[in-house]
Amino acid sequence: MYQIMNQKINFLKYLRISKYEILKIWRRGWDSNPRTSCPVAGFQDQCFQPLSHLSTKNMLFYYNFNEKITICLYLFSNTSLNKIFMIIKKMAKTLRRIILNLSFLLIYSSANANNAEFDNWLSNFKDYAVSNGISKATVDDVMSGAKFLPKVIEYDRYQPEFYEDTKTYVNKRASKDKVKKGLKLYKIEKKLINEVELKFLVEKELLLALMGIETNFGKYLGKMDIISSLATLSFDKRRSEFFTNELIIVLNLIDKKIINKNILFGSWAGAFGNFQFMPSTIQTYAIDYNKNSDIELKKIEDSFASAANYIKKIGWKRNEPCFIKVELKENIPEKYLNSSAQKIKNKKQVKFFKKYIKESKKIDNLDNKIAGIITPDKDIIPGAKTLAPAFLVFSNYEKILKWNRSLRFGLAVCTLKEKFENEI
Ligand SMILES: [Ca+2]
Repeated sequence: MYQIMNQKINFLKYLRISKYEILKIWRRGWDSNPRTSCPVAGFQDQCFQPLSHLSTKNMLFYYNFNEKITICLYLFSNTSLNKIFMIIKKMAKTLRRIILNLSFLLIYSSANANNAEFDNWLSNFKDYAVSNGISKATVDDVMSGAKFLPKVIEYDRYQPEFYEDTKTYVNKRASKDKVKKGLKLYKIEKKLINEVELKFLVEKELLLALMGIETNFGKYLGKMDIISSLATLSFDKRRSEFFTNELIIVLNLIDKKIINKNILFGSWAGAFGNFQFMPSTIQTYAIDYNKNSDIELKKIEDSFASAANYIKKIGWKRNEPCFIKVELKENIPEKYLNSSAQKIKNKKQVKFFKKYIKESKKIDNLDNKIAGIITPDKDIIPGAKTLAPAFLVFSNYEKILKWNRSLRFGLAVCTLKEKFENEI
């Protein structure tokens, strides 16, 4: 690892960028916090936020190595953010390529060693699963096909470019094309979707939006073997505890014949079906809606009812607001600006915030609602304006964050929901 660090430092010297300095080798302290849907949505918030207690304003770049270590590259100077942004734009592509090559080498060289270790781990895991009450027959049957998948480790380590701004992110995910596809699905499944809406008291537009953003209406369900993915991440040390638990849950669901092992293909991190449920979510919230004794989350009936049940149980309230875009005045104290999805802090009644909001008459009808203010691009997008874009977010928005801890994911879901409301 140190060799690679030196290579990276030399690379920076080669670029003659004297103002950069490796400041921290940062041990990751957020491993227990799953980021299950990163490749689909919300990568930026979820992956970046854990470091936000550092001053991200000066952070140029960070990179995760295998072993719970992140290198953060900071900029120390009075260089303006605009200038940093320009430098990043110039450097980003090259840096990314170098990093990916280095990661590949690291993974490749350790793959053989990993295979032997993995077999050893697998044998121990089987005993552990049986000791957790899963039948030996199920454990042997399901785990006999489990493989170490280097690709999963690669995905887990990969950090995407973190400066896609909110506008770009939301526009991509709540596009006209998404609306068109969602309407087409609604037309075909109208009877079922209306029925689920009435039964669970969750707006059909919200369910369509969640499905559209999670898997583009079932188009991107993922093709990874979930058992092997979970086994790889359980074997891997970085978030072993979380994924071991998920693997035990999935074995339990198979053992009890609640889900069928033959359909377990999904995302690299083990998320499954039209709404990308993790095993623990399946266990707690999924429903066999058509009562055929099998929970089928790739099929429309069970997946829609399960998603409605999930979002309802975590507290979504029908016909309550999600977010509203606002323009902030310069006088707003910094403490009211949230840019982390972990927790929306300093919430107040909307009427309290009005002194900080331009054209606040427009939100008179929301006076007594409790809201927080988010500025998702602040601290994350180099060169971003501190106060824009800004949004008042309400209780329902926080329920979407429980589904997926990402400020932008929440905005995208509610934006798409609104678009459906204008069409249905
Ligand atoms: Ca079923």
